[in-house]
Amino acid sequence: MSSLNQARIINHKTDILGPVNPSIDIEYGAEVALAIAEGRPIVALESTLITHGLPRPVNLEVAQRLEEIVREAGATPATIAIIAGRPCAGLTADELTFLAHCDDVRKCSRRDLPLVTATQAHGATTVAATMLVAHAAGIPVFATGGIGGVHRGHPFDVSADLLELGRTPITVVCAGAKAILDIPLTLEVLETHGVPVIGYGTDAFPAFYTPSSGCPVDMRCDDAAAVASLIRNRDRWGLSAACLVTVPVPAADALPADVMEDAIQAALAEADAQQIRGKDVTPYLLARVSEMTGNASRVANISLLENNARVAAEIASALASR
Ligand code: PSU
Ligand code: MN
Repeated sequence: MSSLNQARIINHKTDILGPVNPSIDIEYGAEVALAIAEGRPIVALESTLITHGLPRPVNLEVAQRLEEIVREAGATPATIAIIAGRPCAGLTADELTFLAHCDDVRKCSRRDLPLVTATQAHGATTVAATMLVAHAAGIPVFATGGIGGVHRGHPFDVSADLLELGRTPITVVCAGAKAILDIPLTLEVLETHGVPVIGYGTDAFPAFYTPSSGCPVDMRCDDAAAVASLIRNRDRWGLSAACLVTVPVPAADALPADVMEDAIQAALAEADAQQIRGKDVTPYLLARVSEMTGNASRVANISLLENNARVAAEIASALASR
């Protein structure tokens, strides 16, 4: 692995806790291990948005800022990634910097996890893989920007995020799904897989850059306590699905829907013309839409990520204080 001293990474870790899933050997960051031992709230954060979702150098700044916001809101951040084949819950500052600069990090969904651990490779976890690792690590709340979904014009391109949401019982806080996706079909797949979709202070499923997709959510919750109650009821039923908490982008930073739509149409046409396939589709569309809409989309993206990290910390706190 590049210039980073691998031995130093291992020394930064502590393994005082056994993982919840004993067959996965999770490396906890020191701060995360302590928070788990003391029963304090933790928020998991994903890493694909750092390596494949945001351009440099904004990616590292945002990753650091999200951790800071979680701490300011009274919880402990646990950024999830695979470093040299090791599933990590909580990265050191050096590891986060390394990940943000490294060109050799595989975008990892569920199916990629054994591939990177078998080859001691680096992996950035998508929503699906972050859920899986966070759950194995005993971390019940996870914040991100947007989930993957069903692709527009390609209804067989269904993100593994949706299936993972149906089988891993944690809580994912996001700003809905980007309108590069077919949002009505995405909601149909979530329904099929038994995933309750909650609107946080809204009745409408948010569309990432814009506060509303026009599609209804299953239930509205206006505060963290209401979400915590719903999560406890999910657990009481023994259901295996995640709770999906969708939070609209703060109004001041939202983008006009028509501006977004023009960029999305253009990006979709390009992706089709260039025959972009598989795991490359989403990063390609994200990059092109972001280039075409410039600073405004970047501001909205960062604003909603920060907002989601704060809401997730509040939900984690409400869950921990019972
Ligand atoms: N949507 C975004 N930003 C992102 C992603 C989605 O607005 O960074 C990333 C997330 O990590 C998500 C993944 O889990 O893309 C979905 O990829 P795919 O569609 O290939 O499943
Ligand atoms: Mn796909």
